[in-house]
Amino acid sequence: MLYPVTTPTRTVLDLSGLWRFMIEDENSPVDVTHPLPTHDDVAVPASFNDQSSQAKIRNHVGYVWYETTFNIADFLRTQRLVLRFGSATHEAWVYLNGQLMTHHKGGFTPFEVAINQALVAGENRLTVKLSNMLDYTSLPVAHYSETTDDAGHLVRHLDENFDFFNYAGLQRPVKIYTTPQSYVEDVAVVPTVDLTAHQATIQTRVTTQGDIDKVQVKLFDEDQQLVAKGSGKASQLTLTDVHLWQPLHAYLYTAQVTALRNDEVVDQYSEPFGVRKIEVTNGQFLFNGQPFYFKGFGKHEDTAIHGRGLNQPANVLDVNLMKKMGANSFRTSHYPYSEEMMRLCDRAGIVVIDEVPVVGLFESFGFDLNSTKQDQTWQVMQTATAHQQAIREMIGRDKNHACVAMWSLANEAANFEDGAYEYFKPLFDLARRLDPQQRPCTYTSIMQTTAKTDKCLSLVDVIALNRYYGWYVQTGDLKAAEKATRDELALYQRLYPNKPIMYTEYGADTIAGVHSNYGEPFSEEFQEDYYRMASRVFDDFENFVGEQLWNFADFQTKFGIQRVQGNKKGIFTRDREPKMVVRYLQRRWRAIPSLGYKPKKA
Ligand code: GCB
Repeated sequence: MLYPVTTPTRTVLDLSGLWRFMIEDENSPVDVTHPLPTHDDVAVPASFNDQSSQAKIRNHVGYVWYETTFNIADFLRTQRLVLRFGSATHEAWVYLNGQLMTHHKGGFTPFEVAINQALVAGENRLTVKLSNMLDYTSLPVAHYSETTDDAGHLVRHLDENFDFFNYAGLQRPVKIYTTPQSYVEDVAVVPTVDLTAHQATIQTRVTTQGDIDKVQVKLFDEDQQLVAKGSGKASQLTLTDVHLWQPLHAYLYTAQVTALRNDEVVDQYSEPFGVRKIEVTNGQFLFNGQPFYFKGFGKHEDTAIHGRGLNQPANVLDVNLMKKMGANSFRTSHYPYSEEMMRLCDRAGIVVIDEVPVVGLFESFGFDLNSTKQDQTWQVMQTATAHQQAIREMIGRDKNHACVAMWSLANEAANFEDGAYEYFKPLFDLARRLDPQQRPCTYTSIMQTTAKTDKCLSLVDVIALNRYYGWYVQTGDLKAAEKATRDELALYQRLYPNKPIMYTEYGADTIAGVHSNYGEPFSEEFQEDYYRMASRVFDDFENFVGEQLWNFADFQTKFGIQRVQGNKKGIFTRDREPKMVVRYLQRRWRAIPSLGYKPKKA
């Protein structure tokens, strides 16, 4: 799905701003043919939760309503007008002037609907009903139950089977964009690089709708100079003296696609793309032919007041902090991030592992790693349909991003239980079929899944481990943790000599400002000792291709006795002040080159 941009044939209207808002009282049904009976305001885009002064609203489980009004200039009404949500979390019903226009489930990917038929003259009323409910059929996964109160009214309960606050609402921009009645529907760009010839072929596949008899493709470099042109819905163009998109050294070309009828321009769309080669081979992750070492983070879209809402200044600051530290990458744990963040990473040269919102696919997920409860995850969870849709929508949206180097198809699923392989095999096949750039695929594995018990490792290109030795196990004992870390990596490397291995999570809760002469857990000293220990081990393993720690910043979670106003494993606080360990990591990462750190194996 294309990101909405203004071109000579298109324009974009942004519906960001103040909308009306209310939580639904399920005993008084909402009549969508009338304006919502509320005078409360909410800012869009943002989560609704932390904008409220009332716990009842912040913690509401069920339906919420948003409403705004807009006008469309007369001169635009001859155009195809498309209403587009960057996301709506987690399920949305969209009404225009009281008429149901579309429904979408899945809270982290865009959807859109053409609205010309439902527009009225003058002011138009856009109403959105949202559900923030999750269960065993949705992604993420939550335990859902219902009771009744003293008056016999339904009370909904949601227990997140994951470690982040269930922020919801219209968290990303809502826009109306125009296209001509015949238009460019989608563009896929696939670069194939010949590294020795400094040359690349750029395949573009264009789909159109309506009366289009010709498609032209022009490629421009960063100086807006035309560097190649051709025609056809499937074209193959050659770039000579090609500028590669390298980690932390981005270079973006633009593919300008023009749809014509009788040689007249009908529609035009411009898509940025990078030229780079990604391969996983012989236990290495190669970027443009050289071994790449991931240095970076698991993150969240999480900031004060905005919640999970798009916060562009925070995104820019986060990327700047990463670059300052010498980090080169992050994972979109645990859902696809905003399109704005992906475009920023394209420009900044930040390498992204793009993850679907598949989290909680482990029936008794919790912090007790010694639990011996026998789960039936793959019988209980009914998420396969949602999972396919999530993969389709993530790859459909992000397929052209230069920054995306790998897909993560799940976080910490119960891959050691019977049924895991049968569940995941078709999903990996689907992702590989859908991605025109054929990127590597992985999932991140929870500690309970070991080298010997993981049933799905044959599916992954890279082994991605979330590990908490020294924190959830061997708590505070870094000597024992070091041994456990070392033993486990040695085993993986022995059993899977041809697969690169990386850490996609490791960390320790650390309260900013807490210090300890004895390096006790929760102190800033412990956090630094913990990361020093892990780094020592990583450097000893040839197939170890990256360290993405948990987490970039402290973040909000559901309440629990292990969480004090959220998860404190950030190396930055929630408002992006550094903890002590940042200096150590900065020194380490600046000394580690992105390319060629682990030498090519013979
Ligand atoms: C994990 C999860 C992540 C949690 C983290 C923790 O394994 O993937 O969502 O926040 O551990 O801090 O416990």
